[in-house]
Amino acid sequence: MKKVGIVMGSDSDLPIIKKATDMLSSFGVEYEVRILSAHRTPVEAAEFAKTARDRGVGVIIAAAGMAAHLAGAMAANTVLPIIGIPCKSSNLDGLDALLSTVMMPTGIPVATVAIDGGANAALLAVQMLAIEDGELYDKLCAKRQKDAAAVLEKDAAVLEKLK
Ligand code: RP5
Repeated sequence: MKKVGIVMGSDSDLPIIKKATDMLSSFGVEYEVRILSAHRTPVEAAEFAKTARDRGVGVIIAAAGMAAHLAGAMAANTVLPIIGIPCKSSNLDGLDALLSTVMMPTGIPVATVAIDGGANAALLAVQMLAIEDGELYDKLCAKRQKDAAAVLEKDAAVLEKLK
C-alpha cells in the first residue's frame, strides 16, 4: 500500500498533524512526517515533493498557518494529490491560511479541508488510497456505519431524556 506524506510548516502545527496521524494509524496506513516550510526551507520543501513518489508516497497532506503556501508549494512540485490543512493563527483565526491554501490557480489543484481539519485530511487521504485497495475501502465503510450508529444512539438517548 502507498503511504501518506505529511508536511507541516512549523512544530507549532503539530497538534493538528497529531489528529491526522492518529486517524491514519487507526486504518493501518503508513506515513512519513516532516517539518518543512514553503518560506523558511523552500529548497527542502520542493525536494520533499519532487521525490515523494519514489519513496512510495501516494498522497501528501500539507498543514500550514498564516500565509500558508506549503500545500501550494507541494502541488507545484508533484502531480501526486495534495490535501491542504489551513491552520488557525492567532490574529486572523485561520482565515488567512484558508484563503492562501484554497485559492490555487488553474492547473495546480489543492484539495483543502476545514481550518485545523487534521482528521478529515487523513480520511480524505485514506479515501484516495482506497480507490485501489478493497480492504481499506471496507474499513472506511465500517467506520461510517460505526459513526452513524453512535449518532443514532445519542438520538435515542436524547429522545428518552426529553420524554
Ligand atoms: C506557518 O506559520 C506555520 O505553518 C505556522 O502555522 C505559522 C507560525 O509558525 P511559527 O512562527 O510558530 O513557527 O509557517
